[in-house]
Amino acid sequence: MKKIIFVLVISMVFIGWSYWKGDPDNINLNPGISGESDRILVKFYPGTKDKDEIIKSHGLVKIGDVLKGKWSVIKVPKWKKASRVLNELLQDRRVVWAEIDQKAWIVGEVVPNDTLFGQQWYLKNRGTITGSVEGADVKATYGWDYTKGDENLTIAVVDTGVDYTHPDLENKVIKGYDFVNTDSDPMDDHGHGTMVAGIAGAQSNNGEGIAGVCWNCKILAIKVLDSGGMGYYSWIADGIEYAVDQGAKVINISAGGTGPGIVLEDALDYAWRNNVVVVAAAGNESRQLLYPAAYSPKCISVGATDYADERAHFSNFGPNLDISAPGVEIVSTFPGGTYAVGNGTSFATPIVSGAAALLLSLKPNLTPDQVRKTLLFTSDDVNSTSLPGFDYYLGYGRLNLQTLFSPIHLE
Ligand SMILES: [Ca+2]
Ligand SMILES: [Ca+2]
Ligand SMILES: [Ca+2]
Repeated sequence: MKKIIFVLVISMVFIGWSYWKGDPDNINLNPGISGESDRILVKFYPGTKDKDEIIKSHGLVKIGDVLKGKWSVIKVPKWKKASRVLNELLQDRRVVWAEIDQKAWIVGEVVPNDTLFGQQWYLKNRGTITGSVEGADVKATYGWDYTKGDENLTIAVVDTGVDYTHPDLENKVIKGYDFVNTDSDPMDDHGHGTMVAGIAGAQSNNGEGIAGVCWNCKILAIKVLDSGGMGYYSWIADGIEYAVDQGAKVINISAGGTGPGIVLEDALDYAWRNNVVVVAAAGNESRQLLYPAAYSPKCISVGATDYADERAHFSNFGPNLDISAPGVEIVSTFPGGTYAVGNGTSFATPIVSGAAALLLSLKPNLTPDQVRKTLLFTSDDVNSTSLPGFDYYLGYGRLNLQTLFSPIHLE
């Protein structure tokens, strides 16, 4: 068994409560989703006369026109089923097409009231931090307008454990297993796993601390790295398998080693076969990808960007790098009820895990391959000037939670 090199936390600066200014914005523009509609649209062949009479002959009443009269709007009477009316109209040889007049909603921002949200530039960058560029972020507030996550969906944090007593995590964490000390208490004795957990799914919009990417998802705490941040591949492989068996839909691995390990590949295959998405950190040595990240596409490998949408100088690279997310000065939960700031692909990875969980909350039937491709193909090619398209340094680009949900026809 080989030792793995813990993904380096380049700097970890503790921050005090008084340091931050609260962000009292709390705007919820999401009116919810309903498929109900009492209107039908019908399109007749060009030159069709007496459209109103035809509509009447079906026992219906026209209430308006669309696209300069190419389409008619019909109100479905209360005593008729829309689907039945639709079928009747579609069978009429004068009708080109008929469909339900579906509802759309405003796509607004959802700004949480968590007191440190203003410092979470990675979710919404207002350009207020020196050197930062407004909009160099993952557009989280726009993504939350589509979904805040399914409370029955679990993200496994396979890491140093999680401080499940943290006030911004206590209601979110399911205690899994500790493969380091072989006990059922995955308490974090390092700090790294608690930060990773908070980024992916801290309790959000609760007037406390930070917002997690997936507001409602649960965190399954699995300890595979010791108090020094080291863990054997076997622990990690066991942690992955355990996460799958416990029903996690997304597994976050913010750790990696320099050598390939078939045991890790086996664990990734097990997750893949069971439709579980694995997201892994590229590493922080500014060289080739660590394992398991290098096993992409069996996992989603994640590099780091900074607050100007440029590659973080430490972020590993290569042909198997999939996507990038912010990984510099990332504020998150820390053991002892505190908060800390960290740098590294370790902290970029749970942003992508949270995004995968949001996507699966909305579209639970997507396969790991579909989740991976949707994340990759909807990302922003932020270095398109110098490296258009996929490249070894940012992968497909920087995660974008606004465009992530746009391929609505994927099921
Ligand atoms: Ca333990
Ligand atoms: Ca919070
Ligand atoms: Ca590019």
